[in-house]
Amino acid sequence: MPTSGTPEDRAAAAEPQPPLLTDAERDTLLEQYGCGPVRFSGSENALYERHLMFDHVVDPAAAAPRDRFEAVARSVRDVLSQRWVRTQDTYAARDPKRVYYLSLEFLLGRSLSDNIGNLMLAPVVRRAVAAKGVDWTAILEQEPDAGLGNGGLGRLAACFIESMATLQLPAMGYGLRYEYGMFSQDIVGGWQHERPDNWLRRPDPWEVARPDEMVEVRLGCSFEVRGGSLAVIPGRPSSLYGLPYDRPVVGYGGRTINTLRLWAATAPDEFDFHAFSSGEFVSALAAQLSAESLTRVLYPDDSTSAGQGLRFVQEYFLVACSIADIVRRFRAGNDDWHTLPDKAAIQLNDTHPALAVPELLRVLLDEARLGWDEAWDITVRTLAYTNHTLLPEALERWPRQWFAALLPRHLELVVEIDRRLRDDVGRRFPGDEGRLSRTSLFEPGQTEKVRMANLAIVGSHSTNGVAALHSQLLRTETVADLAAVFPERFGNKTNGVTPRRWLLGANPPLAAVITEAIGPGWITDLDQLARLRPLADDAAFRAAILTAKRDAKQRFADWLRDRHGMAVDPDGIFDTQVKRIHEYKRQLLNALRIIALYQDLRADPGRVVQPRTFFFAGKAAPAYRFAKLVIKFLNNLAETIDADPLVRGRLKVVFLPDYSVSLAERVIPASDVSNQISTAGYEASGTSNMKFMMNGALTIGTRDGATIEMAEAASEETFFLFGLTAAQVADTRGWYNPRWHIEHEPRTRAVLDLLTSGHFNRDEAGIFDPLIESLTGSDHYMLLADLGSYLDADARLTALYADPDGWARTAIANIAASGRFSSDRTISEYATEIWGVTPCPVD
Ligand code: 26W
Repeated sequence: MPTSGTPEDRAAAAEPQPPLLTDAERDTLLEQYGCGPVRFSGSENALYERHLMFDHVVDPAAAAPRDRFEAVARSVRDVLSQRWVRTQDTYAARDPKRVYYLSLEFLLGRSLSDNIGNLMLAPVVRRAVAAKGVDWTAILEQEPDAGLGNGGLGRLAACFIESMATLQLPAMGYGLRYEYGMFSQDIVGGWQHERPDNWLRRPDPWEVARPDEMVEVRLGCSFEVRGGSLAVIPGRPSSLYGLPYDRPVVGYGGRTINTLRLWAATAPDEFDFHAFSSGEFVSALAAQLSAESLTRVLYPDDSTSAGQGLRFVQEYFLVACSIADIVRRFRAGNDDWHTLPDKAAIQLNDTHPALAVPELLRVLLDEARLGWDEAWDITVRTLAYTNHTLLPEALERWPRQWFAALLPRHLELVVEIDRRLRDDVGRRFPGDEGRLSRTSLFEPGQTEKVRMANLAIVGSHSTNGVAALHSQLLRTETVADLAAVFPERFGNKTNGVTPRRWLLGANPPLAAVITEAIGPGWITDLDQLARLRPLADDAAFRAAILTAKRDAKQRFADWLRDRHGMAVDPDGIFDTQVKRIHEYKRQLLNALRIIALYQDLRADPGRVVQPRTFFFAGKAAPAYRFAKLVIKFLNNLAETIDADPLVRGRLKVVFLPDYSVSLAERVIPASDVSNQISTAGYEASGTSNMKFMMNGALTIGTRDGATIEMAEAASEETFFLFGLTAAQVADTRGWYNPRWHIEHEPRTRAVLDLLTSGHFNRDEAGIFDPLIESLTGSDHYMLLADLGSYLDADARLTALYADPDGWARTAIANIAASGRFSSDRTISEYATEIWGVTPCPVD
């Protein structure tokens, strides 16, 4: 077993034999760029030094880390660019059916080490780095995260496009090029402060602007951005332009390189300046500025539809640019519009791009001049929709007046779609007025709204949820009336994550142990992890797994010390909850558990226990006051425990600021315990749960989302499940009273008493009253109902940790069963069951 050597040695051992791009092919590629074959030494730096010299005009010896990063990234891009062009040429020549993934969010994180890994250039880079004696980590750290998403939905989109490229599917992602991504989070006095994320301050080496493929977007009104909100000037139609920026999406093995196309908004720059008086010159440029503000910033709201006009325009802008681009590409090789559904599958990532329904219909009616029935049939057969949340406050509903002002033609079409839908529903469910109003695309009220989920379901051939329970609740509860009208449209596609980034890239020690045991086939066929199952009985393998985890924890502890000056004990349990801060995700329930454990230890100062560190990370939406108070509470909890000599060395809480993809890549491999503790029925799927599982963490959690399927795959004995089921949550809603738990459960009462005593806010009287009021009032997310069984599950978990052999067996059973949660499996299902696309290999 590979339990010795540095992590780098073991990473080298994990280096798989190229299943796709052979050594010879790679050498040829490199040779074309003056790097020569992999085996010779020295001139693999040629590209890099050329970039330093010619792009940055610096002496390579004097280059700053950022210059070095850009030079390395540009060298990598040089190596992939021919292949990228070849991929696109292959698609153009063969004209296969393509997938278009439309998403307002792509939470990409960093690209350099992922691209190097997928191009299998790691040995070359390692050699060059060693020869030059450069600080490789420092170079990697220069790359800002591309944080163009909020959380799970955006990260899923990033995993999906990587899997599509790895599976050699002719696919393309479409999104927005936000100048500012997800805000950066500072913690000041325990409170979250937001800072703008100016990730494009320095030129991004991955993007390629394509000014020749600019698209015009027409709006029914003009608008001005004033003080962050949108002032509409009705009745004066206007145009803005979408400028595409392409980013390479490298499939594992480097054979297929797909494109992620992000649109930036600009005003036309061919102003008719001659016709302008000098007075209008300035206002013409101001108009340009206001157009450009459309793609300035990502909305940092997760799970609430804020109802901002600018967001509505962003959504239409993405849809209009992308549909125009798709149609243009289709028309280049096809003159029969009826074949569009044979050439394009468009997947809508939640309802955010649901305006694609009336937009595609409009193109087919007004530009292709088809009749309604044909145009509608083509639209429905081309589009498919994925739902990512059942939270009522997250379901998008846009005011009808906004359609009227901005998109009058689209409103006409939505009205007609609705009229036909009513006819249909009326015929099939005669006299069922309730169903008619519930299925309608319009929601009556003081401001009449368009229900975007209904529009997406009616205007597409497929609606899916993201885990079995979620898809079932969607079909039988949330949109039950529409599901009865279109039962054949509803399905499930359980989420997955890419094992390249989340295991091979993020956890070299563990990847090496796995490859040593079963070879590298798992990297592109994660089901092969099942072959680890019998090795649970192999003592040497168990030891190797424990050593890999210990290595990952040490790496993380070292980073924490260097980066944040914090000391944590890698011999203790690392127990983690990292995700957006939201009431339904119940970080506060985790805090209540910690308070109970804290009280146990205080009551017994001599007790020897496994030291335990609890990690939290996550951002709260800037306007979500309760969630921000939870962050403050977690920080006060950490501080109080740190200051308490009675528990020192036994218990620690750490709130890691500024959660990001890069932080997830560090903390997940280092975790022993994964907390997935949402109120059952509320977490559509979860995806970090899968990343933890494949990295050998054990899950303590509720029967919610994909966690249910993970436990099924590994067997429930290897999971620490607790709490009410989704059905029990629904059934008890009517009469649930948290006070019952306070009165009848001593541990629950003790936790509430300590909280109420002000122990965690000695100098900040009353600040946590809203938390206490929520818990003792309605406790909508039923924290107190689950606290007792959470603590019971926790006791089982710590008992197992005391038995390293038993723990290792359970961790191995988890890793071995995680194969199903590769996004390759998810994407294969989408490809065959929804899209009807097949691989189009590049030769
Ligand atoms: C319009 C405001 C808004 C923004 C984002 C509303 C809703 C969202 C998303 C739907 C929230 C989200 O990220 N949902 C998550 O999607 C993941 C991928 O499918 C799931 O794993 C998570 O359970 C789900 O919360």
